[in-house]
Amino acid sequence: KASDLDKIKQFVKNNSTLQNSVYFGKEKGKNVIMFHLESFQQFLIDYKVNGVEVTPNLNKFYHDQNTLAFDNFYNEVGQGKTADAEMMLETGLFGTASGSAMVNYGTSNTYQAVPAWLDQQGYTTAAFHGDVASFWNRDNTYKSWGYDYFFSKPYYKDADNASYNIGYGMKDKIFLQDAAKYVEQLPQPFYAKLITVTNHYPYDLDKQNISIEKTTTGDKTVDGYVQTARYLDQSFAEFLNWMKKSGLYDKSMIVLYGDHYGISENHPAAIAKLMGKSSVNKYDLANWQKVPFIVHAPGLQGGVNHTYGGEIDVMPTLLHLLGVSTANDVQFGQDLLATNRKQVVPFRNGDWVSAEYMKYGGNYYVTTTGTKINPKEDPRVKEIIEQTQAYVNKMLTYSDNVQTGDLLRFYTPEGFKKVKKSDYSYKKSDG
Ligand code: GP9
Ligand code: MN
Repeated sequence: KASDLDKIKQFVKNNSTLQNSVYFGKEKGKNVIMFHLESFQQFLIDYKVNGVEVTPNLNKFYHDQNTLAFDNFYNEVGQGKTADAEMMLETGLFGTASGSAMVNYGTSNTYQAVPAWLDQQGYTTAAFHGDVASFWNRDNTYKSWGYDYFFSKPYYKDADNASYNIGYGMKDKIFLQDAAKYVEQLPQPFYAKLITVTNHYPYDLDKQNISIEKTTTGDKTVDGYVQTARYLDQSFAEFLNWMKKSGLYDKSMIVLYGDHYGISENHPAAIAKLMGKSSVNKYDLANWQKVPFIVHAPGLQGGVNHTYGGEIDVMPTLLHLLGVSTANDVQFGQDLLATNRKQVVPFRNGDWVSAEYMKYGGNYYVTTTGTKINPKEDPRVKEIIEQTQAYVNKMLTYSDNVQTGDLLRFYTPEGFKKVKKSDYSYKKSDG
């Protein structure tokens, strides 16, 4: 019912942060290019195999003076994996406790998503993906989010060439070359999301695209990861060069994010080898959930920011950079650039990381040191941990209430024009 929203709105309001005057509105009117780095983990940044950087181009971009990067940024996905990442980034709502919210609710629910907000700022919005439109129910969900365009596989001239495909769709380099032809035609300012796929388990790559040795953990499902990550790095570099040549680089805010882990926790021995350790514990595995979140724009005050946050926090961060207030939104993130944020990162299963402590796999640790703690031994610690857990549980439950009850149909924030799904069609017409 509509009244179910009242306490949720109050919770969201209590969570709202102060604007950071250095960054709020700093990128107003810029094009936004969201670059989805499939299965890309933070540890890959500056990582070397036998003395060789795996991702030299991303590393350079990461350290650029106009790049703002977050090195305590976690993926917060559940079973929806990619779909959950997209859901959080575009709507500020978590994926659901089980299944994929994009699949189960994306068609019918009402959302107030980033594309719709930006549409009202005069943006053209488009998503790009080199596979079938129906994967993760993107074709329906994107209508609910208000995407003007969705360029899926049939739109790309090279899509039918078998040798141009591998794994989950078109090879990233080819996909991005073809996508660029559409990106350059979008009326500006635009918001474009490019979903890469090649760096996805099982990390298959054709010989000609292999340019770095495999790792030697001995775990066959793990050792190819750096090869497809390297390919993704090169794909990004090619696209970046094109952006520079086309002039878009100077007029755009480029955002990169890793959607979730590439190497699952079911490979602790291999993870230990990659980290140069004899073994890994739950603390290491929590850190393993870090993914990159990187924002670049000409003139942006860059640096590596150590705030604790995650995918749920992206929507307010980006909208605020673009000068769009989220004060009236029902969303669960906190601007990563706000100085009074809570720095609590909920995982989908109820575990969490905060700037002070973390709970992971039933264990508690001091976040910065990895010291294992028993909350029962210290009443002060126990209280903080209980409060944090209550906050995390509430946030996940409220988000689930919004998703499963389609509660946003009862609420239209001030200044928001409702999305009419029937306004959109992504079918490729002939000719
Ligand atoms: C498929 C791609 C992969 O389109 O996004 O999804 P994932 O398996 O990573 O959730
Ligand atoms: Mn994914």
